[in-house]
Amino acid sequence: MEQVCVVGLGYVGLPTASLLANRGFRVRGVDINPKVVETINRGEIHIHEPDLDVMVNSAVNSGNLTASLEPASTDVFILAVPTPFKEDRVPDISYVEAATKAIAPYIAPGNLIILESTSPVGTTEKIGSWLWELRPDLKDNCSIYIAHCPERVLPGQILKELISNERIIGGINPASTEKAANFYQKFVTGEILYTEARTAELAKLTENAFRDVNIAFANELSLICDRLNIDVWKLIELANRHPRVHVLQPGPGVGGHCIAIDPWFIVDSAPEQAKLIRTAREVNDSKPLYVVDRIKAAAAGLEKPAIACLGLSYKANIDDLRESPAIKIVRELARQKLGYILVVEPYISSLPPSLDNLDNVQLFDLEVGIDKADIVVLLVNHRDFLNIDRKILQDKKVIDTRGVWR
Ligand code: SAJ
Repeated sequence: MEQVCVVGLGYVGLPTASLLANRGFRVRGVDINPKVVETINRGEIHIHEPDLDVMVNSAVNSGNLTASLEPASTDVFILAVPTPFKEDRVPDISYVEAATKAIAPYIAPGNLIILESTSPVGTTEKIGSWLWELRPDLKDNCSIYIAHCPERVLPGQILKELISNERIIGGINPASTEKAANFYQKFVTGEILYTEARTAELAKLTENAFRDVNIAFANELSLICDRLNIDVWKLIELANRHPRVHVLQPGPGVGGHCIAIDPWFIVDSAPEQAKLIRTAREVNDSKPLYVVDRIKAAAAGLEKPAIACLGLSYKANIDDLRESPAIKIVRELARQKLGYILVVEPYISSLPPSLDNLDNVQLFDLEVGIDKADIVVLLVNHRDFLNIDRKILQDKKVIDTRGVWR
């Protein structure tokens, strides 16, 4: 039975570890957070993702998945740690470096090390340099394999996409690519696409930058349409009836830990060339403040209006709040003391720390939130919000940033 050590038990690492364990691999999941380790060892989960609870529970009960603060000797190491950016939007690969250093003492000749974290070009090769510095014995006989296999799973559909997505695999040399491809072939039904490490890194960044640029196009259209008094949703619906046009949907901005961040890794690597990619980021980043201005206009003339903000997560039907434009909007409304803010978010039970200590922001149930509100702002198109009785909105000012109540 092949043994795997997955470092980082978040949105990618935990689903991967539990999937592998359920497929018969012996998996050690590693996380630096003791609470995460304890939760998983109880067969429970610390994040919300459809079906993940069942997967983790059965993986732990089978004895194939154990979580720990420390790595162990195994055949395969998968690094699935965060790769955020720093204040100045420079990529921060310190978690990859720390994870590499943590596994270094446990690596043996013949082992395969896979970087799944979305990373700037050159990171996979850096893993090699860090390891060889710590373990010159491994360099001498060229006996370890290192490859990048970027995760591509869509939050909300992770368990399905982990298996069905095609996977790009780029090793630091052809032997590493081959070894990693053989590993993924054991549990992935999607095609395995061979390349080398740097191309694999840029391919992943390209996928997210492509989506960002296309969302920016839709967001820019929404500003143009507001100016020209045209319904942007109808406009896009019509344009998309062309056989080669597929405009995405405008919204309150772009959130999540991927699309709002990864394009900056390309900008950082090639600032002179990445003009469109940078502009797209700026367009999407400016959208939350534009929404705040629209709310301000709706609030003009109202004395201390109650503003219901529906949805806090970065997109529909998940609890993930990272980089959420909805949070930026609520924070800004609170900062400008625009009124009393009633947050409605069915996927959380208490406000996140970034909103917790604001005296004019409180969490409410959907019905109560809307009932008390003068202005209702739909920020996330959660299922729970789609089919509400429109009559309850009748006397309210409504700002629907997702175009779902048209
Ligand atoms: N959004 C819009 N309009 C749209 C589509 C999305 O405003 O038409 C917004 C969403 O509301 C959200 C943000 O964009 O705030 C990003 O959402 P998303 O569903 O486009 O993507 P993510 O961030 O959840 O996941 C992406 C995926 N990448 C691509 O589709 C190219 C996923 O496959 C990646 O694995 C993931 O990033 C990642 O981890 O990198």
